[in-house]
Amino acid sequence: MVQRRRLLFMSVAAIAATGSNRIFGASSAWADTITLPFNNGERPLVQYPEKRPMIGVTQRPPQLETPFAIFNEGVITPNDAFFVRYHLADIPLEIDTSKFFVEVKGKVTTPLRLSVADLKKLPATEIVAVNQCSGNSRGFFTPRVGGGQLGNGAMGNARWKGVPLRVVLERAGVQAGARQVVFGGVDRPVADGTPDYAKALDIDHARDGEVMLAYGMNGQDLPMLNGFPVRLVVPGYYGTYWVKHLDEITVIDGVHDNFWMKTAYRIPDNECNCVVPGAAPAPTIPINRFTVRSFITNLADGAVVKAAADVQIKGIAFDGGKGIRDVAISIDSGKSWSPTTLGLDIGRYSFREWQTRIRLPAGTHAVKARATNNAGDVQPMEARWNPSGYLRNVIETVRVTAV
Ligand SMILES: Nc1nc2c(c(=O)[nH]1)N[C@H]1C(S)=C(S)[C@@H](COP(=O)(O)O)O[C@H]1N2
Ligand SMILES: [Mo]
Repeated sequence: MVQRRRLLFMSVAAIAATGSNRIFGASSAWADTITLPFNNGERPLVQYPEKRPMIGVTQRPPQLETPFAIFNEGVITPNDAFFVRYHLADIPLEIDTSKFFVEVKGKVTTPLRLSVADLKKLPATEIVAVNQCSGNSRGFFTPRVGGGQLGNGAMGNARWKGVPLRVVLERAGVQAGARQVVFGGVDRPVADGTPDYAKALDIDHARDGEVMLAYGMNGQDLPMLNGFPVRLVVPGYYGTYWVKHLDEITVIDGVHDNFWMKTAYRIPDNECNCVVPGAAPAPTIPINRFTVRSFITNLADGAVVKAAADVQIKGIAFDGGKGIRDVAISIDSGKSWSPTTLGLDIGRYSFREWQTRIRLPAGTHAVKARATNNAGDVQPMEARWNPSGYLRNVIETVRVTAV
């Protein structure tokens, strides 16, 4: 069956005609805004096809953040609330799957041209995995750094369905001497000199059986803005590798050195992947697995709770694939920590829910949550810094007032 998915952008005139107050592209008329807790944090709430109102980061290309309250509603992030990140302005607005193919080429014995129907005939697997942008939470960096000034909503957790990349590479027959696999999507730059978006994984990683060509997300097709009809899913790795609208897979015998691998998306090559604020790191390596993080989701900063009564605190934690060992909370600036109860384990790449109850005397309190993963990696008390604003995982603090 031929499947079409289409993004219809309403023109400002059309919106004016319908009287909608969620005007996309008319900044003077934002009816709904959200203010992220850092300087210049005011953002419009914008409406896109297949999405509920989302925090608008940029318009061209569209970049959308998930309103943080969504993360309190369940361990899976709904498709219509899942964040959107693009680099290039020429994004597909419509894809006719009868004309869409994933090409597998380069250092392979049998180049392939696979339709979505071909992919769906191969053995499917499913995995629950977090996708998080490298720059998630960048807006909190001090000193500030350039790039999208994101709050904590450039992440999401979904159940992905698709074909292991290993299966596809086996069919194509990887030649001896292969070192990396390069992934490209159908989006294109609009300005001369902007490099096309492509990312590479080492051949062993590409063949680990977990990296997936996903066509399903939470039991449905991928939303257009999240990579319809096929995207790469790289469990535990930052979103930059999760190439959307994936139509080119190229096995190479070298190390891919385009702008997106060699210049962008790199982190300091040291133990903490950090440098003294303001310093330039040398040397660097490509960004890779998520740092361990946790968030309180049911209480926003400034919340008012009942004093001397049980108060529920709950949230989520995740890391780059070791899995969460424990989450603890502190109300005394980290001097002492009390354990929380972890929720159901639905896979080591998923958000892990946690919850506990505390009693607070009247007054204002700083509640901190701290996750440790199964490798013993723990969130730091002080934020680490790198010039690109990546990897943020400082212990988060929510101030609540008990009355
Ligand atoms: N084709 C394509 N794929 C892409 C990108 C892009 O610009 N083009 N951006 C990447 C980055 S940096 C991120 S964080 C994720 C975001 O995935 P999402 O938009 O589905 O949330 O997509 C990745 N895949
Ligand atoms: Mo990203």
